[in-house]
Amino acid sequence: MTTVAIVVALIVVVAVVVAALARAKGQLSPPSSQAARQTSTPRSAPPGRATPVSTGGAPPDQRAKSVPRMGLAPESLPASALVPDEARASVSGGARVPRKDVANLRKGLAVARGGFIAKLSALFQNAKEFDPALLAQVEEIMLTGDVGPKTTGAILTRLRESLGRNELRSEESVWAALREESTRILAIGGGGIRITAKPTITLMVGVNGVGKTTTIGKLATRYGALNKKVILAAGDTFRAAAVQQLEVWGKRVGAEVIRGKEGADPGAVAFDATNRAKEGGADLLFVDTAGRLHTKAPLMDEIKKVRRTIGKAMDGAPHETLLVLDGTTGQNALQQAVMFRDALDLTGIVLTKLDGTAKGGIVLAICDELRVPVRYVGLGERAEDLREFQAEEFVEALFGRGDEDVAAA
Ligand SMILES: Nc1nc2c(ncn2[C@@H]2O[C@H](COP(=O)(O)OP(=O)(O)O)[C@@H](O)[C@H]2O)c(=O)[nH]1
Ligand SMILES: [Mg+2]
Repeated sequence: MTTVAIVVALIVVVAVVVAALARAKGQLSPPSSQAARQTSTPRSAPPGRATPVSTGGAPPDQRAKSVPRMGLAPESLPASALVPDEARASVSGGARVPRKDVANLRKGLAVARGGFIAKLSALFQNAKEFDPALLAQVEEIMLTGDVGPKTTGAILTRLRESLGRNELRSEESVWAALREESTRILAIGGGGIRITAKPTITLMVGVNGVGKTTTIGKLATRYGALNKKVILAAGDTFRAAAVQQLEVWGKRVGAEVIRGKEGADPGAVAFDATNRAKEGGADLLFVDTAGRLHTKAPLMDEIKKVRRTIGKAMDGAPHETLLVLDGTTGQNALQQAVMFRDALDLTGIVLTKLDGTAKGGIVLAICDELRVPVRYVGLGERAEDLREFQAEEFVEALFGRGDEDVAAA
């Protein structure tokens, strides 16, 4: 009897202890995962450096799912790509930016992040104090990063105001102020070609070698994949090689290429192509043109004439006139843009070769000084290396801090 009582008592005690332990574990788990998230996102993680792979506390099954969907080997994934979709949207300046897009764009901007942004990062990390002397150094780095004197001056004025209000007390607050200012400057438009007519005609202009023909090829690929009927006009009649280059893209994409004889009047080619696009029921026509020096008046007159000729063949055309600028040419690109803007009604800018510059600040200077929106950025030579420009996403990718943004979301 006594033995039975002892056994029953023991069973009761064990049951109570097990239940208490289970309860305690349940209560403890949320704070511990929160702690894991905090430790994986140190306050000072620099944007220009490799950040430790953090899962933001995501359960293993969610992590595993995100890998095959990206179609990449796990080791080649950026840290932020290992975070579940719902955590990838971060709030920045009010708009939600999909994390996957930011991660891809960030890869394309790796050189700029390793250059001008990494310099800012090192400066903030080593700063003892956030004071006017530090802001003077920020100013210097921004100037070397192609942000340009006028735009740098405007950004620095805001930063000094914030410093005066004692709002720049940490590295995080300086980044936040820089991001806010940059977003404000870049948010003057953007986004891809607006298909407002059939055919929607885009005239591509710019100096030699900036990437006009390549950008047309990339755009034709993109719209072809969307089942749009695309026609290309080989308006660069100066060089046979230029026509061939466009024909290679045309063949690859399955787009008809309208060409004239070598040395033909580019206006005549554009006129014929516009009529062909109208008759053939094309959705989009891209008109390639010869590279021209913005300083040569006859060449600028010629491109104005091409534009007028397209308008004669179709009312309201061209619907888009995009100036292509090489992002690696810095302030020179800005000068080209001023001249082209004054000669033509530009609807936007395509900023190419941003994959090859350690600067990248030129995009801020263009939007601030020209007030012409950047519509696309080129991040490589392949068809898929063209991105529609969105201010929020760009700022996140350039200045963003990867894991920290995710943790804050
Ligand atoms: N890295 C990189 N190269 C580019 C980009 N866009 C164009 N290119 C290259 O720049 C060179 C000149 O391009 P092209 O389209 O012929 O220039 P165009 O004279 O303005 O028509 C080519 O070798 C292109 O592959 C880009 O976004 N990134
Ligand atoms: Mg060309």
